[in-house]
Amino acid sequence: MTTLHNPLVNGFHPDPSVVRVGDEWFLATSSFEYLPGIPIHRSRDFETWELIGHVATRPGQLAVEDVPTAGGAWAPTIRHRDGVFHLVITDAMGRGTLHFTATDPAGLWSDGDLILKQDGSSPIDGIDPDIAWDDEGNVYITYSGLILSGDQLGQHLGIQQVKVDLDRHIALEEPRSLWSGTGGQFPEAPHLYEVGGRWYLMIAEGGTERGHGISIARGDGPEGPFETAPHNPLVSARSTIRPIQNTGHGDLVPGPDGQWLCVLLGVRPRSGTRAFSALGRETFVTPVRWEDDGWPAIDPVLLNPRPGTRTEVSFDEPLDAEWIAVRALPSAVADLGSRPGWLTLHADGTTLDDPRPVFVGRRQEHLTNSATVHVDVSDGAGGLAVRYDERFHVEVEAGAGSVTARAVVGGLVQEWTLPFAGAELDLHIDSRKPASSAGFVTTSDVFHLAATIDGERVELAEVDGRFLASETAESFTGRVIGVYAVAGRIAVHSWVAEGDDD
Ligand code: 6LW
Repeated sequence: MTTLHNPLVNGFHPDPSVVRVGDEWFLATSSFEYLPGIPIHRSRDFETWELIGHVATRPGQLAVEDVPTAGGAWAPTIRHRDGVFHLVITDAMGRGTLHFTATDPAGLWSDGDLILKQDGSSPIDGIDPDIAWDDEGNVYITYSGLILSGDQLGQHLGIQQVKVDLDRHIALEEPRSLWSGTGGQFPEAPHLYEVGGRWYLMIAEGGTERGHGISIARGDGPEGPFETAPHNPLVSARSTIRPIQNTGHGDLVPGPDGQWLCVLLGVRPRSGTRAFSALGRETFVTPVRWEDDGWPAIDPVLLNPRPGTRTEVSFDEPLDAEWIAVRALPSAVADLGSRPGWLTLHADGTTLDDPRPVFVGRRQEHLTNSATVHVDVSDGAGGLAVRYDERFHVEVEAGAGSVTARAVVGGLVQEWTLPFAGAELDLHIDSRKPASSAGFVTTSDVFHLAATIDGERVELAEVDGRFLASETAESFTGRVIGVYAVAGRIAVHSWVAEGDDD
């Protein structure tokens, strides 16, 4: 019997799509303004998942260099046909809707081809593209008709669909509107499935926040017409006390031992009213049953976290695939060659307040977490940060004669500074559970910002964690813990991060 861990993939991995090939499963998720982009995880039992690579590993595959916060790689669909992996996605406010292919899902993937409108004038509109083939080999792109540019910016045309020529990457017709849910806002995340001779159109509706849910309809062909299921939404946490909220944006797949499964996004909010989701939207999984009436039923998502983890990195070998940077590849902001055994970051005049900081990090994967780095700031200034985006971050920074804890929340900045004339020290940022009074807690967590100088740990500041959460920062991403440089260059000798979800 398969153990379904939830989260299935910890840390911000929203908008999951999954495909089964033989006895392996491949999962793709959104990555927004971070690079490398569009992570691909693989499992052979649906329990253990390994990050095997990314779709976007080269400049030009996405155009995230200048996308606004939360723009970029939104909502992939991954499928497999005749030995080729296909992935369609919207590079939102970047290149547009793209089609990538690979024979090895670990990469390399293709450069990405825009899917053009029938007149070839521009990419098809919308987000959340799905790709499906019918028995005659027609290729359907079904998508959410949110307009992201031009004079119709922000309009939503509901669920749309076009047949495309996948060799020429061009639509063969004008878009047609399909069933668009039961009236919830933002019908999106469409996926088409042919099961038992029927075509099912599954979507998300209600918006990716607390009203999120999954609905389904079915018809005799991929173009519909579609009849709505009698029991929509199939799954939603809205108005419940469930520990996993915002559940929606799902994809169905035959799991091990014939059990169908639904991967979907969700959040793990904390505080007295469970208001703040520090890690952003993560990937979860839940069983699916096909009922006698031919409709699927999806179980509520049950929390089942894995044990905590500890990650130790010494920089004497290439960075693993978990390292990401903002609107740039990690290799563009950090190198292992300048000083063997150290990761060196070269400041370029930017700070964490800028859209392309000299920052490289890893997703925060646990609700309770500690991170420590050993740095040499003798040639510059920089430190350790938890970043939500350029407007919401906390950090411990050293160099230029001081060590400073800093909280940046919207336009508000607070600093706590001590003199430090040394070269090397340890920097710490811990996310700890808040103290409770009479059993009631009022926030998600508390950051403890500290430094260890000559063997003595000095607590610099405590900062309420609520401000770095999905609901407050309103970024589609999640917390990323990383190192950064703001002057000269800094070198990082070690990284230790550990945490759990108790
Ligand atoms: C994704 C869409 C959504 O494309 O947000 O709110 C976008 N729902 O399904 C980014 O996650």
